[in-house]
Amino acid sequence: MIEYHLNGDVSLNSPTKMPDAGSFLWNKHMMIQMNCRGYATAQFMQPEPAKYAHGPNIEATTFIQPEHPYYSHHPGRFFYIKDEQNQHVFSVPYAPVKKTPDEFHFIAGKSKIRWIIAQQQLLVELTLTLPCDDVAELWQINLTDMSGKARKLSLYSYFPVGYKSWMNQSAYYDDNLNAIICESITPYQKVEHYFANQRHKDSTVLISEFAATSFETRQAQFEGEGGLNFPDGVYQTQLQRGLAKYETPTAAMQFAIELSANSQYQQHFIFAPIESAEQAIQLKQQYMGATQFKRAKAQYQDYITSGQGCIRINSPDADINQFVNHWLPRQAFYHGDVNRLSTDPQTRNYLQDAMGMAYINPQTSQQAFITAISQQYHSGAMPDGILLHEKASLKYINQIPHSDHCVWLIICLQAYLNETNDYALLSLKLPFKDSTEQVSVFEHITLAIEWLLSQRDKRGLSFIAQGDWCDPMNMVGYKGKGVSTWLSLATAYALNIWRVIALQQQEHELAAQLALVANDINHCVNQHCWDGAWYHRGITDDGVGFGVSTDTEGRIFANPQSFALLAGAADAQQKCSIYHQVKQQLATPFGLMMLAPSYTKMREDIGRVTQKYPGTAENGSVYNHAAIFYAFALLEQGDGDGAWEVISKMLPTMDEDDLLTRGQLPVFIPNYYRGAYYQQPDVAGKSSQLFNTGTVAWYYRCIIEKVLGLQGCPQGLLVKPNLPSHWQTLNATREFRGATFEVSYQQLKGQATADSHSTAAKNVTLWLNGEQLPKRIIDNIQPGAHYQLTVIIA
Ligand code: CEZ
Repeated sequence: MIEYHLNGDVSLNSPTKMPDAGSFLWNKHMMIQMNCRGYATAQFMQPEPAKYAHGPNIEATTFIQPEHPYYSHHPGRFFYIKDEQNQHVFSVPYAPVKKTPDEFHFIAGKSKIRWIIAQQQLLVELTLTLPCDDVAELWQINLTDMSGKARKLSLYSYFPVGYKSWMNQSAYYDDNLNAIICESITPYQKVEHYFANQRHKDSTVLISEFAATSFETRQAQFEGEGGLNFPDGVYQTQLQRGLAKYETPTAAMQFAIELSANSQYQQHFIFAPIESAEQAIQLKQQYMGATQFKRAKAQYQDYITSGQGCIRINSPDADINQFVNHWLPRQAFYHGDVNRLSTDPQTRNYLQDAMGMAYINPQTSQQAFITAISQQYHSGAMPDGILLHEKASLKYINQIPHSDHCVWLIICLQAYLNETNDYALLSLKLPFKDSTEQVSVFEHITLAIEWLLSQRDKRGLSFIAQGDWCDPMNMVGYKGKGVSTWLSLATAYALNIWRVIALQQQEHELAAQLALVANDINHCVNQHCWDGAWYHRGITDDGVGFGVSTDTEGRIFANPQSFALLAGAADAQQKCSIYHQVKQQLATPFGLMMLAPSYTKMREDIGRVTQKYPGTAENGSVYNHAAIFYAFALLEQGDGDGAWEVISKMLPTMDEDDLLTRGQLPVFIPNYYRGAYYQQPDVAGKSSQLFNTGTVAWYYRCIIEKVLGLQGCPQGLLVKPNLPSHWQTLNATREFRGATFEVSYQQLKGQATADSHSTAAKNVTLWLNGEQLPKRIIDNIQPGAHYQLTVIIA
């Protein structure tokens, strides 16, 4: 059903088996998610995310949601093809006509999305790519006759633009441009919005390479009584040349084609939002035609390649090689380079995305830390949301007070410093959001720590406010008393991280204090938050511990367990108990659930997380972001097999059942797969199809630093692998601080058994350029040098 190509492309050979499966492309100004059937969700920045093709009804403006539903009038990019000799009609890629093709390949490439479809003795090849610097979709369609006879065809573009505006919308065909231009005015009521909307790209244009034989710009007339499966427009001899005058517009153009036997027809289209017709002319000049399309495609490929990251692996796991070498860095690059296309990314997301970018483009990563730190309050608090544009405002979740942002600053900065050794950054002086006073990054962090420590109750546990990492856990502490076990542990973890960095900076006194306080927090957590066999999740405003054995729903949460391991709070016995309980209660064939059992009714002392549909998102799905924390924590414990168990389930495998259940191609990690495994086994495993997730930065970090164990440190490269035991030999190429390491691993016997959660130091011997090394650190690394590193694990 799916196939990997050598260049990393992944193809799917059915439009029906995994109907929501798709892929996405982006540039700095836009993003488009295309599913295999032709439905599309696209947005661009002006500066806030906006759409240029809408649904048929007024749409709410919201952030990208999981399990996005598709329906027949959903925005999409389609072509109808009619054989004029027998009046047979089909559409590509698949919808709206949905006739079973003879052959179907949806091919997700890193810099293009393609379909190859055989139907009615025609071979249709559709390609979508993006320009690097403009908001526009570049389409190419090739039709090749396979009947061996001359053909008379009609090709119809059908790019619906939907309900653009209740104030003003219309559409016409422009003869000079060969384009349908759908105009509108963004609806508003406040006078200030009139001025704010001035430079909006309110029109949507579909430009064709060749003049259309005819056109229709009215959606209703195009469809007629036949509907989208049998549109009247397509079954008439010619489209009606109708002008939309406030009716819902559409971009349907007809092209009469005469194909001689076995010959090929090619045409290009540009679909884009524009401010004025002049912009359409410019787009046409720049991108229309085969040569221009090819050039833009090559430039876009270069852009995507610039994000290829710092590691290539050749392991015994072909699927993992594909993902780690091609798709994982791509997804991390998307997060780190365009910030999920938002102007006010959540602070923790922004910082974790910057962490992932440390392995791809350290300069961008550094700049993100600088931007974030410059928006810290003088009190030490980090804001909810980092503003990336002077016109940006805090929206949605960023209007809700969350208590955890400071810990991410420290956790993510550590990864950046590991990778780059850019300790000079710590001396850089930066201002605050609410003060022009400039202090060093190191002092900014000290303030962040002081702030975190000030936000604790008498017991020494961290207040949760209206949420911590878990956004919708909004009612545990809204009265000002509730605390978060997870945040208390994450604080101890962050303090331990900063203790090491403080030592490095010769701040011995601070380091000693941090050690004391971290210990103290761990002690408090053990005293108040250990439920007997695992850590609970927090204590509500009313003093009720939750995530405890007596809870019938939300009995255990993954995050406190992961961070107890990371913070060093759990002793050997507690660790054993955690491993056992997590496995018993949270593990599923599709990955690790974030909590279990899922809530089925509102708990007013916990919040809206309990109102989410059981098994979705934070209410007990396999929330990959939470799962990767657990994997990271296991890797820190030296448990390569345990971690691999979690990590390897984040991707759909080649197994057909697994693919069908997940319904997603292995070209990105979704934010979740449905959980509630024991409550709702029939839908468990289904992908959210949402590719915005903090998981990928951590996944990349896990692979580089922990699984392969090629982690940067002040002296150089620390080699400390935690390979899964079934990887007996493996090669990797690691770019590190300007040098290249060709690493070959040999694992002589399987490491400790999967259940042992071994912390025993493995016996690792290193050979660099043929010479055995006395220690696990490679120092004196020369930029530009090539090293051969052999790692023997006994
Ligand atoms: O968003 C993510 C956040 O971007 O949820 C994570 C959080 O750590 C990330 O920063 C866990 O809560 O508000 C909601 O209910 C949404 O469900 C968001 O919490 C969630 C969505 O997955 C993003 O689309």
